[in-house]
Amino acid sequence: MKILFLNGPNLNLLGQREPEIYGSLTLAQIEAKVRKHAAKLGAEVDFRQSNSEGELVSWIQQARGSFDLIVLNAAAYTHTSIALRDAISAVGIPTIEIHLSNVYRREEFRHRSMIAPVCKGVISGFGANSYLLALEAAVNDTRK
Ligand code: CA2
Repeated sequence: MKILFLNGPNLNLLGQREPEIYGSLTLAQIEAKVRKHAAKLGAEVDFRQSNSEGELVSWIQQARGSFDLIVLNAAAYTHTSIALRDAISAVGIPTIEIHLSNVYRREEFRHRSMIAPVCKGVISGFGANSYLLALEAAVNDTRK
């Protein structure tokens, strides 16, 4: 099984600021955890980050035929991006929305997700473990 992990804007700053909200791990350290766990589960992983909405859209489009599932932390684009939502709908690849923080404990504007209605499910609030939980969900869901 091939899983594409996509990370949106500012997640390249993880580990440097706001550790009380996002934890102290860098994105590279989260990626290492994901890769280790994926190896145990027999899953193949690609892990990317972009600050550009267009690049994320292009990666989702290009995933068709190459990946079985997308795990997407769209960061702030979660709350704004009709383009990401349309891309997820268009490619038809099951997508899991994830967040490090529990967005429902935070500002009102983070309570709305543009992409959740076209996603298989949402995992929010478990820090770096949100990534590992999504991996578990991805593998278990497709084994059914
Ligand atoms: O909790 C999450 O994973 C979020 O997707 C993170 C986004 C935020 O806009 C979403 O509402 C929830 C923000 C990512 C910014 O990452 C930073 C990392 C370190 C320092 C500052 C920002």
